[in-house]
Amino acid sequence: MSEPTNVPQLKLRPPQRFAHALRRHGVEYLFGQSNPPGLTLAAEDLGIRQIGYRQENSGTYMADGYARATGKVPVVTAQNGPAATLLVPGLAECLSASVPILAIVQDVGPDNQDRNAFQELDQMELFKGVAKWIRRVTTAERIEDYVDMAFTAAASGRPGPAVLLVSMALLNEREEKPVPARFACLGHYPLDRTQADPINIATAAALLANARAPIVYAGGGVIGSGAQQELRALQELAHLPVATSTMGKGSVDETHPLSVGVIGYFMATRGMAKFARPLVTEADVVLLIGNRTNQNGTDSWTLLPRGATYIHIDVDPLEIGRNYEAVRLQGDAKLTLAALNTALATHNLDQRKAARAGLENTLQAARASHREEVAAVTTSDAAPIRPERFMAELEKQLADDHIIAADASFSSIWVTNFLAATGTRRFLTPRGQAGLGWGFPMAMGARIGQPERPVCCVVGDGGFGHVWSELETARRHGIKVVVAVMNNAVLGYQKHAEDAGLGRHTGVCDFAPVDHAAIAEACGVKGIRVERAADIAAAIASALAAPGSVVIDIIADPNAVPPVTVFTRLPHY
Ligand SMILES: Cc1ncc(C[n+]2csc(CCOP(=O)(O)OP(=O)(O)O)c2C)c(N)n1
Ligand SMILES: [Mg+2]
Repeated sequence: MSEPTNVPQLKLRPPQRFAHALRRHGVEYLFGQSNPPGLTLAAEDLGIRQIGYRQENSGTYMADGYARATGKVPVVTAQNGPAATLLVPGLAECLSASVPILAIVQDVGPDNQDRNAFQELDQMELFKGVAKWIRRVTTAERIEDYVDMAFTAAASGRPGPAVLLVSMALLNEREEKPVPARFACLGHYPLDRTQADPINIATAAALLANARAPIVYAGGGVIGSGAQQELRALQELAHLPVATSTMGKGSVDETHPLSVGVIGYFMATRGMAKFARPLVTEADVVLLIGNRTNQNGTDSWTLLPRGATYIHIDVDPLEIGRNYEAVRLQGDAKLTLAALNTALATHNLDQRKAARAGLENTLQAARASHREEVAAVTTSDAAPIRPERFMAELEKQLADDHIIAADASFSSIWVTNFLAATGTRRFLTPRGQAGLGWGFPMAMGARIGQPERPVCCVVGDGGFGHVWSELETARRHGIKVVVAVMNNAVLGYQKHAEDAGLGRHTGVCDFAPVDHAAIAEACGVKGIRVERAADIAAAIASALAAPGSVVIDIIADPNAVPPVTVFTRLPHY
């Protein structure tokens, strides 16, 4: 409960009332573009700051990054009609990636509904496939009810998007009405932690204690739940090797002797966990935590062993058993892992303890083999530049508390495989839907939420093309982010996947040259063009030290592909 901000019997007009409710839930920012103006002005009057996106897509991606970096429920606002349609991709990502977000969208009021009002659209239908909860608020007396419901919907259970449609007529009402006192603060997640059934926890503990070759596969749900400490305690206590998905990267420290790294569809030559593969494929007990067992995370459901016994912790009961029958631990990861640790501590763990040295040796050897395998690309002086060389230089200069965002496509894979999750580093990747354009705005949102932490992002030139315009937003609001653009002048993933699958590609995969440093400079943001590997380190150092955002335009090898299984078919792999 927060301090009451609604003074009993305060009399307010609807926009003010709305703004008071938002402040009560801890809202600090609206990611918006002025609409609905009455509501936005009322929010600004209460000290809620507006971050003015150039385009609605980006506004949702910024909000997404803010949510992931802070554990708070972000609010994005938009006009009805075309503006509302542009919220759809960002909400889709949040739905799949289990990120809470509240979209407050202006709506044609009941008086003008269904008569071709300006920018009228069936917004209830529009958001159906991308939101957990969609409602319309049309009367002043129900504003607190609906705002509270919206935050509850976004932040509880499996977090996700809530959409609140606000009638224009309501926001235009002049009458001041008494506002009931409310105290609930629901703008953070996870709301309502629940713990799995103790009987199933006991079963899981016995399975893990007695397993021949157990492994943990942690997903983004570990981070969403804030269960990193409990997972790290489990790793130590039961001497368990822990692998993560892309979204789960950082749930354990990758320099820990029992950490396997990130697994999935990129374990081909040069993949970070390639040499640790047998620990996954030969496991007899697999503990999945907050893991959707999706296509990329399982290499099209071929990576995880079919004969193993599965234990699955997830807040969403439908994820348990979706692809692998499992002992069901339905509940919040943090509480459930804590209970599992308590249960495991009552078991004789000698067998696990005895296995530890062997596991550590295996993983140490796997890491050494990986380092040897990638040395040619991580130290390459070639021009155009190998992305792995850039990543190796970036790794040397990252702080222990860096937040690193990546765009979809190759960027997510470069970041996942060539940067280490250590210290309190956070990795933000749009793996819900893997849409292009998220990297830079997600990084901006993360920085807004964590202004003391350094934030950088790695993006492809195709993806960055979706969101260049937000460079002006970053400058205007003083949001400092280092943007590394892998300027390979191709829609890399698209082109190489077509070549690998079909032996040829369509005519739009190659771009004309683009000067991203010049684009940055035109927006008042520092731009650095890097054509030679020898210049990478200085460019990164100067970008990190600069007071504002910086774009590093890396002229990158168009034939360099990351370690995705399917790319090994390419002649130039
Ligand atoms: C919004 C969206 N549109 C299209 C795609 C399909 N797609 C996946 S990867 C890719 C190419 C991306 O190129 P770029 O951003 O330059 O990254 P690169 O792979 O070259 O590093 C495309 C078009 C997508 N994932 N998301
Ligand atoms: Mg590209």
